[in-house]
Amino acid sequence: MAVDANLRTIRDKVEAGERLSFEDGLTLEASRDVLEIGSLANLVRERKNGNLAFYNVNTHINPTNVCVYTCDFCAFRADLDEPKAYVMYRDQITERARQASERGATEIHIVGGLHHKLKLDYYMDVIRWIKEVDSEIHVKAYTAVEIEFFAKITRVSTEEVLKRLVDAGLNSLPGGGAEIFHPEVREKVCGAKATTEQWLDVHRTAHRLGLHSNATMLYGHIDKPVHRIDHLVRLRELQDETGGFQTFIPLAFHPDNSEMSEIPRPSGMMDLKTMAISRLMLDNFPHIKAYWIMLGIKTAQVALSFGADDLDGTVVHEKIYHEAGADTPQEMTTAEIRRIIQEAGRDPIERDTLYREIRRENNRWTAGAKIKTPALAVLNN
Ligand code: V47
Repeated sequence: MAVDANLRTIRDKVEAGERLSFEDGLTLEASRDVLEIGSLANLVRERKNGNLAFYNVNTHINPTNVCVYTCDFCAFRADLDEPKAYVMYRDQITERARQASERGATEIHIVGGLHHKLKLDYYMDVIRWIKEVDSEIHVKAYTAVEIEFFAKITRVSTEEVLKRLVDAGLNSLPGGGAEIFHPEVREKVCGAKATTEQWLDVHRTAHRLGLHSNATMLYGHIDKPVHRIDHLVRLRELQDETGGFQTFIPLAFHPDNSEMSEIPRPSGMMDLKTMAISRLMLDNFPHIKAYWIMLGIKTAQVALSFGADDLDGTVVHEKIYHEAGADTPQEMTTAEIRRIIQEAGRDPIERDTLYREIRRENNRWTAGAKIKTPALAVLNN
């Protein structure tokens, strides 16, 4: 198959390190030449992160599945009176934190439902209970949607919520809740929760307070190319303003048990193309993550040559995707993650949440300096 001629000017721009426009994004979306798009994304990936592929040792805690919102894509949520509804209290959270700490986890990722009967104090306690077990563990907690909800139920600003959570031990924000920013899609699939402007503003505020955060995009449901490019460009604009995002994670829609269960899962080709286009459009994001839990291990491995430089972590307790039909295991060992990375021809490197290299000795871990990638080396010279 000949290289798509429409991609020639885009290749020239990528080789020259020039920013791609909205129109370029649409051209990439319209092209069927996934291999050429992947090769362009790989060029950017290697320019930014060389041959390194990052992973971390982490675990997930979903403190509650009770949620006042009814997003069409979500198979995880429950009403208060449903048999599957749950809330985790001190003993369970402490036990999870203890297990994670014993396994040498450097990060706990927290995301949950929006429970109308719990107060901000509970969400602060969750972080405190973890920090009581292990004060070193990085708590990456609560999406912008949750932060906005906490502000609403507490009748304080999102800045005040973030400050209180930081006092309790919060270290950074995960990227969830972004879904698709474009109103044509957002209003249909999750119209009730934080708006696009509110999501972006929580991250803007977090960055101003010195917190780093991630960003996601939920694709492969009713979204069209124009919605995805719009989403990426909005994130790129905020990153130009604050520089606080670390990693972008494209999330493939899993339809099972959701209100959109008739929509088929995105194909492997769409997963790779979306990964690559994300890498190309988000020229100011240091990292792109192939979240193996949702992509599947095989696609995540191939994605390391389509723009991704990070696989996320060992994960251990994942509920959101598995309730929506993910058939990946709940956990990978670090030996497995390293093997997958090496077989992809990359050099595995364990990082903490802030991309510092982790060294392990006698069952103890220490975080070294921020990992030097080619992009950082250029900046430092
Ligand atoms: O916000 C929910 C998505 C997100 C489904 O920051 C679904 O490092 C697909 O944000 N099919 C939560 N996706 C997970 C998340 C995340 C994951 C990994 C790493 C990071 C990070 C963040 O999961 C939600 C929503 O966008 N989601 N239901 C579903 N059926």
